[in-house]
Amino acid sequence: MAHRWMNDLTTADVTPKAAFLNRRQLIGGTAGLGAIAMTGAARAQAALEPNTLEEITSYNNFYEFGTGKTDPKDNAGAMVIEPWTVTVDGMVDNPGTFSLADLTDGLTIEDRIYRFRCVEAWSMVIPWQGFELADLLAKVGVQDGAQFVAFETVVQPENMPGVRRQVIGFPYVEGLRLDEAMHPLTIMATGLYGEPLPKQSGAPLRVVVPWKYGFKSIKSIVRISLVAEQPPTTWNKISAREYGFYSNVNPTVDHPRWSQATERRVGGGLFASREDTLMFNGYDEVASLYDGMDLSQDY
Ligand SMILES: Nc1nc2c(c(=O)[nH]1)N[C@H]1C(S)=C(S)[C@@H](COP(=O)(O)O)O[C@H]1N2
Ligand SMILES: [Mo]
Repeated sequence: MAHRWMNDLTTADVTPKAAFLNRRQLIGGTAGLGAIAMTGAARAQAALEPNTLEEITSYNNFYEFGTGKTDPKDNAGAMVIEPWTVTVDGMVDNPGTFSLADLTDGLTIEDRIYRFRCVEAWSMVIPWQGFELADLLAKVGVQDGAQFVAFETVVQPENMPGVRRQVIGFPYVEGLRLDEAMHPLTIMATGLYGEPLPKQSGAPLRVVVPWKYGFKSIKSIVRISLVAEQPPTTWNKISAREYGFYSNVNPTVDHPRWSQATERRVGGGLFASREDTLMFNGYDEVASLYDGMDLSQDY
């Protein structure tokens, strides 16, 4: 199956922000003329055109700050992210509580332009910076018997109105099977558009798993645990029949309350048609992780 966009871009493929913006203006300005003559390749490029920084940082889900899409932008400024420590525990050779600098020391920060698909059926294209989670796991030393990675978000009630109102249970927790966590597409993001991660985007450190629904990409992480059993995850605890542990993007398995066959690209404009959602959000290379599984059962 042909990829509609590349998902393994390297630093060399990523243009600085100013160039992004110019290119967007250029494409915007010529779209009326160019659309007719667009080749397949050109459309693939257009499909990967990143959303603007403004779009990416003003339409968010971060329930610690409220359930509205602009609540994170409005309220996340109060989150204290310096100093920041991450506790690594469970079945690891080198457990401990690390400063961000110590945790990321020696890891390679790369640019990754990824499609991002929320379970609510909206999508964006986001130019992240981050390191492969596999590199961090190698650094801390995963012990035999560990089969899952569990993550936990910071809780700062005094700075988080959604936590004070208990809009859902906190801390927000998520998890991945170890082979999913080790997949080279899975990153810990530290930046966006070449700048440190904005608070509403999950500063200073968040998971990004581009072939899964967005809620798996847990923000503002303070704990990473290597465990033997499948860990509890926030949305699965809230409604297991609506939100599975795996939550791979899958256009053939609908949410009980809406279709997952298509998606609305944020920033696409009033008249843009919905786009077809692709299996694994287009990241076909992860398919072998699920060989032999029935993804309508393990949704
Ligand atoms: N801690 C925490 N992480 C979270 C969430 C949240 O509410 N709290 N929302 C999730 C959901 S539903 C989505 S779609 C993505 C949104 O990421 P974005 O706002 O950077 O686009 O974050 C995920 N990570
Ligand atoms: Mo989401």
